[in-house]
Amino acid sequence: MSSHTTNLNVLSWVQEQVRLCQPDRVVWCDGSDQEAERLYQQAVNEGILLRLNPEKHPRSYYHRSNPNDVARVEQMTYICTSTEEEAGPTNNWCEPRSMYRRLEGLTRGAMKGRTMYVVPYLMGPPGSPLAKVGVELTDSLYVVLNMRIMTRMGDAAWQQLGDSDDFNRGLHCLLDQNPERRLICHFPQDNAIISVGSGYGGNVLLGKKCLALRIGSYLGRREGWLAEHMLILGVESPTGEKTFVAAAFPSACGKTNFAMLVPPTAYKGWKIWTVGDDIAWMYPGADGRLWAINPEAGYFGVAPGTNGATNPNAMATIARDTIFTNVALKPDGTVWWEGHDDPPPSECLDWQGRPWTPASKEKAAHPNSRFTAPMANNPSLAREVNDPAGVPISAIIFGGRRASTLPLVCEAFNWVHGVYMGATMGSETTAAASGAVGQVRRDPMAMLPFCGYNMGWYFRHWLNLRKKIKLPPRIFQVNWFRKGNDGRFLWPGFGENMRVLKWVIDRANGSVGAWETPLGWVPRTQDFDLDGMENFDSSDFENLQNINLEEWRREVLSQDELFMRLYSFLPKEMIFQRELLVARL
Ligand code: GTP
Ligand code: SPV
Ligand code: MN
Repeated sequence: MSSHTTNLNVLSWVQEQVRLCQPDRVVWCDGSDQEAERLYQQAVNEGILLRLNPEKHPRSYYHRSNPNDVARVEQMTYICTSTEEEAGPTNNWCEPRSMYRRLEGLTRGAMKGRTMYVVPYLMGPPGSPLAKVGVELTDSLYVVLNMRIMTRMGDAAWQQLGDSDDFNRGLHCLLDQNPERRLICHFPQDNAIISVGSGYGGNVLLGKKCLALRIGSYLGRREGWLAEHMLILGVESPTGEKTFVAAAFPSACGKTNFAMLVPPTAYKGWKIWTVGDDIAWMYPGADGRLWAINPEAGYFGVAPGTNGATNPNAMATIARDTIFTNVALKPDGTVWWEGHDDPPPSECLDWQGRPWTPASKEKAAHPNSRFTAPMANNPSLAREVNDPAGVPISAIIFGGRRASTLPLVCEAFNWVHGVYMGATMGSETTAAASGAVGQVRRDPMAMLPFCGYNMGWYFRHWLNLRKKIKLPPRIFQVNWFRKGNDGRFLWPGFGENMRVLKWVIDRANGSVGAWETPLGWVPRTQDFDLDGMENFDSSDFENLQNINLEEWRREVLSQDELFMRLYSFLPKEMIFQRELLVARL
């Protein structure tokens, strides 16, 4: 099959990898509809995908991953830089040469009897100075079809690349999906990724977490920009003014939902536009503002909890052209998950293909089950999403999943304090990564699993960037997940988060008051719009904003744990901010 490129750097690298992996066939993908149709059919024939009910889910498919392979594996994820210091204390590190050797042993002959797909892809709008080209070689049709949704795949990539050598070299081999032989390795100095032994999401869709965040953050430090685990949204007021906001929440903590928010009925004329739901690349613009693009072209979203009330835009987005992974399958060829609009089916197959009924003890869908859907399907897709320059960011929000201690919303006093807020963020672990769920861990800027270099240097990079931004975005902290003594969420969340967003953009535009607390600026009750809320009044709001000094003393101590790990790399500004916070408390 024709390669669609004459780029000799690409051709010779692919040839080399073919010699190593020894596939029976090499297929160069072009990302076209005809190709997709052929590959979907082939995936169905091979049992990799199941075609869903074409009337209820047009052009949509169902996939079950290996039950041992349902989330990112952080303990098997490596940053391979020549010195351990570059990777820093929060990453697994390995010296590149020895890791290359180990991977060569695993990948030699790994595609015998199989097909190698060559997937060219572009991260970012065509023509954007920030856009990056990658080529992923994979023996997984599931990966090819997901990459086609998640990235701009095909000619757009070759065009952006021209005859340059500046592309990410990605190799993915399924192997036997044995967790013991699973490795996700990054070689930032070579702009290369090798992922073996997994077939799931962030481990294998190499444009996403591997390139757009780990390699991206490394390049961003070198080149003067930021690669962040952030959604980007635009708030349009009834008079048509647009304010853009970026927000970092850890995995499975609400980015997709926030990015697609539908304002409550009381917000007549207000509209939220989605620019991105997971990743932002941000750079200081010539006009002194911070600008952001979404490098992706689709959503790899958490299925459980998604329904017409929590996220109607997501429901519309996944009504067609979608791949569902590890959800439950109903007898009529439709899908279901916990928190779906439809009631639990009287019978279905669970995410492992086992018969399931409402009496079953286990969940029908895996808690980290996902949909892969093109952003073009999103009714709230921002027009600016294809703009090569991106959008100007007026506010940055850091959020975590915290049952206690953290108020609903709070604004940093200034940039350095905001960086400290982001750096000390804590959140309960979720099913998006393998391991225990529900334990509070420090997850600086929601980047703990995704920062491709030394976390202390990353804080320094954030502080340094301030000098290049004349009009810096204001920085905020939010927590949708505070609970009462009865274990229930104190805040209704979802569309009601508009109320928080409104205060945030009013602050960014300088049109609303605030109240100084030890943590930062918070809305006075009269500044926070509760109009039209049912069963929620100003005393509930004050409860949600309550700062408990005892809890905050514990919080500062638990922040110290991360600071101790990073100590010799930590910017002194972070220590000063800690001292100031302690003094205020
Ligand atoms: P990743 O794709 O893993 O990066 O996750 P994400 O940050 O995009 O999270 P997502 O929006 O998919 O939400 C994860 C889970 O949190 C889903 O089950 C949502 O229903 C739930 N969730 C999202 N927003 C809210 C909220 O405001 N309140 C509550 N209580 N739950 C929420
Ligand atoms: C996350 O875990 O933050 C995700 C899903 O967005 S994955 O692509 O698997 O990383
Ligand atoms: Mn994510």
